[in-house]
Amino acid sequence: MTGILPTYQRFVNGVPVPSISRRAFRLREKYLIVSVLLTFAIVWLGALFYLPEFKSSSVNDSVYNVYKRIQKAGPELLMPPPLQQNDVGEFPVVGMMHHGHGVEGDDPHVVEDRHRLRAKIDEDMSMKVLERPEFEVRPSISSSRASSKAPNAIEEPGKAASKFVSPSGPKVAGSELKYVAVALGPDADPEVRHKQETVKEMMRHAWNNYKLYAWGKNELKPMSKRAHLSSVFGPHDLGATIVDGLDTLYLMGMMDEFREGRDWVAEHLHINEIDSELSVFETTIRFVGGLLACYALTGDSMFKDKAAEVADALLPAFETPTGLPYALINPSTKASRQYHWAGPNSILSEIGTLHLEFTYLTDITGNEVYKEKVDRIRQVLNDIEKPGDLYPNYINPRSGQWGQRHVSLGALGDSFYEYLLKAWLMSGETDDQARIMFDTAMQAALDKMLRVSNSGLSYLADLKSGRVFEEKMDHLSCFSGGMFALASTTLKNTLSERYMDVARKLTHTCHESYARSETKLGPEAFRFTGAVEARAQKSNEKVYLLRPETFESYFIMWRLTKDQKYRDWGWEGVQALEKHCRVDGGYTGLVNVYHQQPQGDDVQQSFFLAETLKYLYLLFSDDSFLPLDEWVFNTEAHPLPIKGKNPLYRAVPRHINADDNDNTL
Ligand code: DMJ
Repeated sequence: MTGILPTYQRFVNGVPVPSISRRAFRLREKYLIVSVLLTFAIVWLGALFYLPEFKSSSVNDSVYNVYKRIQKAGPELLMPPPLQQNDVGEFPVVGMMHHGHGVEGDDPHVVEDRHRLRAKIDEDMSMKVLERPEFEVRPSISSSRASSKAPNAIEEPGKAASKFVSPSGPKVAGSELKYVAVALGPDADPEVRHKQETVKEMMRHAWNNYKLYAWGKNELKPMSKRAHLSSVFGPHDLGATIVDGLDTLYLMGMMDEFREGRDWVAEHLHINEIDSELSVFETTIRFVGGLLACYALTGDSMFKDKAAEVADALLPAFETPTGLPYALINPSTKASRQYHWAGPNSILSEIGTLHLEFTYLTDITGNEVYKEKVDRIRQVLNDIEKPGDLYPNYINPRSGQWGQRHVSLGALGDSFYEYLLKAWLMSGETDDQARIMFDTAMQAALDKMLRVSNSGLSYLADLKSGRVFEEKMDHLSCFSGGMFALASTTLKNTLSERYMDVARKLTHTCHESYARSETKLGPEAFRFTGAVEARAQKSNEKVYLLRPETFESYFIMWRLTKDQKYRDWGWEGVQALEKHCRVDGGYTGLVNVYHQQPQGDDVQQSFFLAETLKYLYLLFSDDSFLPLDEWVFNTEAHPLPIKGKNPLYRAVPRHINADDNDNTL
């Protein structure tokens, strides 16, 4: 019987263990069941009260949250990689995209839908998932500013924050330092935070669409959703938007995008393979400047090496009797020449806007050649006789003589003056020659070029042979408000007060040129003739090319005066950009700012990402974020560190190889 009846006899390794009585076993079972049920109840109640997804009690919300997480993991989870474009920026014939037994690509609408879906996902990512910049809090390097706590920097709870961080502990090699401050501290006004996040979302929209439709090409045509092949850098795969936009991504904390751009530069930017003419000036301010800013911010030596590679490709253009460079260079053939429209002349703003980048490159590589080139330019311009203390826009690099006697703080002249001031600042205020040249020229400019309209608007007019040429100011000249304010606050001299007064007035006039248009965006040039003030007259003056200069001045003026109106004006600009320039495929310039429904020019300029969005973002940032006494902005808004004041300068002692790059102020 016992063999047939069920038994509770248990065995462990074949050895019988004493049985538990039936009665005792049931009691234990009961305890077990009760405790399991209790555990379930506690977990359920906890979930109900503490988890936000459950609290909202909507199944849809929970599903949405899961979807959001998948998005964050990357759209590649949902979508195949984007189509590759051919040489002329078009997508391949879709019928070639076979997937298993179906021919998914036969219908162009399927491809179009995929693009739309992808764009939607990207858009959702930008709206719903706000990223914070990477930050690490480790022992900081010793620097008077670095060691003092940045009031609004993000920090790990209970630890001190520093803007300059080394991942490797107290013994710090310069190449390992990186900039980690964030733009707004935890106590920031929510409205300001919202405005800054709006600008960041604009950057994401511009970048995602460039990535989707023109990746590796220079610029995007946001309306036709393809590469812009006739940009200033032509049809070649130089990735101008990537290089120009990278430091903005870094500063906005868009690290995934920054890394993909960085990797593109490392793998695909090969300037010596380019067999067409590039502008020495544009390549310097956008490529060399952009790469140097990334090097300063991150300490990643790839950026320094690429900057040197690009600058090296430009050097043959400096082989002229005076050392003043030609305008164009073919990196592959090394042939160099001038623009046809400029005759034998080089352009003042072009030859005078290399100084920051080339000097810094010498300091961080130890290679003297770059500094020698720009010192020579400086010497020629310092020594030459200047009509009325001003510098005409054209100069012949063979004879060293001026061309036409046309003087401007707008097109063809502008950033030469800007770089005199900034060379002095970036040198740690030791380049006295630059500051003297700046003050002398500005005194003359204010005496001869500053005009006041009938209604009291101040503006800077161009001169021809010493006389006012036209009662007109370029949008390009609108950077000058910021420049005069910076000059006023960095050196107290007899001109300081006048500089600040002029800075306020010019920035006001530039704002008027925006306020007086139907779109609230400013024209390329505006006139002051009779009843017409601060408005364009000719059709080619009525365009808005997504330019940054007015916003640049708002940013500098805000930092230096703390007058709320500059932030308000910047926000007006953001809203106008969103209303008129934003399209599905990015941001477009406008053909006529005076139309209620303006037509787009279908170009997303690389400087929109490098400058316009960066300055707007900085306008809504704390003063401790890229402080003006530690950084100067090159003319393309790429931040470069100030020597002696910013530990990220990373100069190498001249006798030491750049690879052993210890941090040296
Ligand atoms: C930029 O490339 C630079 O700001 C340059 O100095 C002038 N033109 C554009 C922006 O308008």
